[in-house]
Amino acid sequence: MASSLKNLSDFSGFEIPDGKDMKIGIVVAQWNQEITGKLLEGAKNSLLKNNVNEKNIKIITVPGTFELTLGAQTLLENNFGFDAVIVIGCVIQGDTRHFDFICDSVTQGVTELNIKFSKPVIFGVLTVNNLQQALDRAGGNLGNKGDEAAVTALQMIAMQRHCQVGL
Ligand code: DLZ
Repeated sequence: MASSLKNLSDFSGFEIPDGKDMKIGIVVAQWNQEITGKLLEGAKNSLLKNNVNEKNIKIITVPGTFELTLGAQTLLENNFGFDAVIVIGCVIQGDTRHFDFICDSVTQGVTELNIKFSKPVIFGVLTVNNLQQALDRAGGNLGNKGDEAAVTALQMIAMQRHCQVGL
């Protein structure tokens, strides 16, 4: 389903796992900060709302979406005990091919980190054609991609824990 048909903050119809003993890192890009700030706010509020302890949420910043992969890797490789890492960014299509290179790089990088660390690294990155599309998905009429990323993190941690105790 295209995101234009879905509200990113609507989780009706499924259960959201309790986050009370979960530890989550968030890496947020400074580029398009008016959008990434709102995504971060959405993600953090959703984690708190689902009982993640504030002291178990660690936030670091990087310059742009291109740097999100290394930011996430840095959190994961230092054995801080994160159950998941959320990366937050916003890439807006411009006149050059920069958009494609950044989107390809972060998508590939995040996918590889999921496999390398066997930990959920959640893709909270908006890849949009214009500022209005970003605003719509950063707390606007299509919800907040940060909420969706936070709930996805809780679901993936719960999935891994469920498998660890046996199916
Ligand atoms: C350079 C650049 C451009 C043109 N656009 C964006 C963008 O829309 N969103 C974003 O998060 N970052 C952008 N960047 C910055 C790159 O991600 C990166 O920080 C720089 O290329 C330096 O490596």
